[in-house]
Amino acid sequence: MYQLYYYPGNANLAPHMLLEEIGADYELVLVDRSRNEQKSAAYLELNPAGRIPVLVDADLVLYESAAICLHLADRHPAAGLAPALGSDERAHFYKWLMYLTNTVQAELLVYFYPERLADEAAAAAQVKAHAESRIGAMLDLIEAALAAGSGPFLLGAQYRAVDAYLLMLCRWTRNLQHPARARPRLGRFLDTVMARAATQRAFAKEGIAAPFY
Ligand SMILES: N[C@@H](CCC(=O)N[C@@H](CS)C(=O)NCC(=O)O)C(=O)O
Repeated sequence: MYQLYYYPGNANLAPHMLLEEIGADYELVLVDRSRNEQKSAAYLELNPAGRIPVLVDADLVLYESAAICLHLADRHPAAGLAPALGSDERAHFYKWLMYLTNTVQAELLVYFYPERLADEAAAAAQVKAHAESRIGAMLDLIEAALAAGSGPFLLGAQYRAVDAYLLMLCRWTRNLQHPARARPRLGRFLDTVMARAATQRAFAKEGIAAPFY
């Protein structure tokens, strides 16, 4: 049985959606961010970075949400969450997961926490504005990729781990001036992923209410 340490809507959401897709046996363990529990001594033993999520898989304790997604895809190959090893599609799968985690997600963290990068309020506001415009360009790039592909998912017809990751990050843009859903293909993509029963179960179990993205 897996344990997923989570806080509603945080970076645990993509791994959680995959656990539901797989039909895995798991339990959710709340890390109460409102009480800064992700910095508690007990949690830091699981994840010294003090970030959510963590997946516990018997003796394995794993942090970094993209790594957790890859691990779940590897552990449950029958779920088809990653393309075949060595295939061109697998290469594109890696490309998208890396782009999402180290470019889009990293910029979203700048957008949400600009005060970590600037001392003065005016400077922080400027950092936030720049991050918002950079995120917009990244979403445009993804929109163009969806337009160029056969859809409805990032890699084509089959739902993959990267799609859960993309929905999670798009959800985080819902209060931006030009959110992901405002782009036609991304909007359709989000509706398609949200229509999946596994996605709906993950959202419900985290207690996430509409608007979802
Ligand atoms: N790269 C990490 C980032 C995780 C992350 O930043 N999680 C946020 C919530 S979405 C967090 O725990 N923030 C708490 C903090 O920074 O103290 C991952 O993808 O797992």
